[in-house]
Amino acid sequence: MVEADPGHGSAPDPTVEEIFDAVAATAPRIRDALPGRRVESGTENPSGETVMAGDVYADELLAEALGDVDGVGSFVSEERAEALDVGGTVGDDAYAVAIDPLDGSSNLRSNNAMGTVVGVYDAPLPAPGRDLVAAGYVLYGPITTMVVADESGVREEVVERDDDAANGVSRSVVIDDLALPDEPTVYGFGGRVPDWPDAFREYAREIEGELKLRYGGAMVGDVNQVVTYGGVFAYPALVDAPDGKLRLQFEANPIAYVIERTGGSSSDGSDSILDVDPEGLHDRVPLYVGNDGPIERLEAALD
Ligand code: AHM
Ligand code: MG
Repeated sequence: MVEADPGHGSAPDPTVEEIFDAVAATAPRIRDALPGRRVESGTENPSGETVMAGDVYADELLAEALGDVDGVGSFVSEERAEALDVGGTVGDDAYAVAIDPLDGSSNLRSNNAMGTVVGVYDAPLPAPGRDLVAAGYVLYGPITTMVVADESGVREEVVERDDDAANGVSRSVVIDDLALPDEPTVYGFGGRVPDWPDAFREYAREIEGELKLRYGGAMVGDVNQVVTYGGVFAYPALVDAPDGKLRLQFEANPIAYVIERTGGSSSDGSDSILDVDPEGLHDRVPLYVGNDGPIERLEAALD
């Protein structure tokens, strides 16, 4: 294990603190770089998706910043085929950090929300979400916020450029015990309705009659709606893509970890996302997260 083990009543894990310091420090720089990077880079990522110039920039900046953190042994990104060895032995004296550098980057063209997703694992990747010691995300909305979850709970911070600060940013905690509201209010489901399996379509019809639609096409933005108002987010299994779209290591596990720490549930359709055993770094998985009630009903509907 790396130095102090995070947990209830224990001191914050200094490596985890440094990791989120490094992520926060990149946030204004990523934001500032986006206006000139709303175009395709000309390459595809390991999932076969078009990579935008903004994805490449964010990936390189985060690799450099996280590679400099003592206690980070491996940098693994949605945009890279292989893990980058940055020193130390993962699972012994170092963590593996999995990143989706610019989640929702198809929103660059339409100028809508995007995010950066972070998972801190105490095991070489691929690993199940049970090996996460912390996870979180940056949301580039009208305000830059960062949500950080570890064993002790979940907090939301505002991240601002601060030229007087050593790392160039100030972090202000706005909510230090982020908890999912008891009552679900909003929902957002990805994929085309005709591509949804019948059981999910029937479930969605029920939810549509109860909750308000909030879908922006960036998981981080859509999940943050659920974290804020309560509800359910899904990128479901599709008829022709039974594993859905989102990647287990970089997207589903960190988001499931955050949602479970806020008091909600995650599911791959039958069990917690955190219990899914990965086979490869870029495995996809159907993702369903939110309040316990809608997730229990979802699992019953897909059973
Ligand atoms: P990305 O990481 O390449 O941006 O892809 C993931 C994004 C998620 O943020 C979002 O939930 C999903 O893709 C939206 O997909 P679609 O545009 O197919 O609805
Ligand atoms: Mg993504």
